[in-house]
Amino acid sequence: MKTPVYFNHDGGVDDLVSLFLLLQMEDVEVTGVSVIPADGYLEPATDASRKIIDRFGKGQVVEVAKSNSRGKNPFPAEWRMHSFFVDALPILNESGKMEAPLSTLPAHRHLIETVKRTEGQTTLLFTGPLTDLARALDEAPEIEEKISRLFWMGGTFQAGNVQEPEHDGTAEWNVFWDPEAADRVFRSGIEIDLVALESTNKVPLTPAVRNRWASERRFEGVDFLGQCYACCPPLVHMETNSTYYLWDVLTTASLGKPELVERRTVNAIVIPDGPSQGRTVETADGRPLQLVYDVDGAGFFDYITELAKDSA
Ligand code: AGV
Ligand code: CA
Repeated sequence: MKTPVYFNHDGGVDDLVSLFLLLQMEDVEVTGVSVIPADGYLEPATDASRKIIDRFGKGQVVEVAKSNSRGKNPFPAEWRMHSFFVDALPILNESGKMEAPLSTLPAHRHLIETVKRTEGQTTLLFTGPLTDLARALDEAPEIEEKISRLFWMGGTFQAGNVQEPEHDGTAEWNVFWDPEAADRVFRSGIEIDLVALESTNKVPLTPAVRNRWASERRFEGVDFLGQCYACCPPLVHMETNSTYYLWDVLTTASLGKPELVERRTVNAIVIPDGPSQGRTVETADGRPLQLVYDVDGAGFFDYITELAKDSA
């Protein structure tokens, strides 16, 4: 039997690549997709999602819902523009059509309805802020027992990646966008598999990774990976604020192939407000979560490239 997976993402390059890869996983049934306008813009991120399902979904019918959630701390517009780039890729626009159904429900309601309708428990995959999940839990707390676990890219227990005037830099962006939502989900009983910022240290976007995809671009799906990541600067000399890691893709791969990662239990809380808002802190009285602390980097890149090869 396939594992039912509901995916909520925020339209970044690695979010959209995650959708592409999730659709290729043989043991996964994607029950629904929703898009929150955090690290992307809502319209292009939604359209790109529908086009990816059409082009690479192998006939699966997957409904897409738009979120009406808005964050407390907006992402830099420069990063959000990536969603327009992916949506405009010729490979996604060749047919001139969009057929994957668009839900009339907002994302959090779509999540509630989809989880309720799905037989047994659903696995959640979130690669942006947790706002839609927090709202779903507030409106329909009964869905909690129908969720088997949450795979989430968010947080850090080392250095943060937020560089904003009124912040101390200790938070990761997906938490910072809506710290209260992360706090809400941390207070639920849902089991969490976490990919934090430092979990991705072994999977930066490098020129070598790009060259590999370029050399195998005869596979349409591998070409798609290369095209998507063409708009992100690779890690060459030193890390900067725009260096790209495969944050969300690692989260998605850790769902598809758990043996790629090592996990340990960490107890943690979220700081909901103030200058450290969005910071995740390890503390004995925090809630337990399974933190990815090591990754088979080569195995990871092999896995996603093989998935992409099989996409046509
Ligand atoms: O903090 C990582 C999250 C991931 O979900 N996002 C990007 C991934 O989708 C925010 C982010 C951090 N640094 C970035 C980001 C960068 N240089 N460009 C775009 N987004
Ligand atoms: Ca993301």
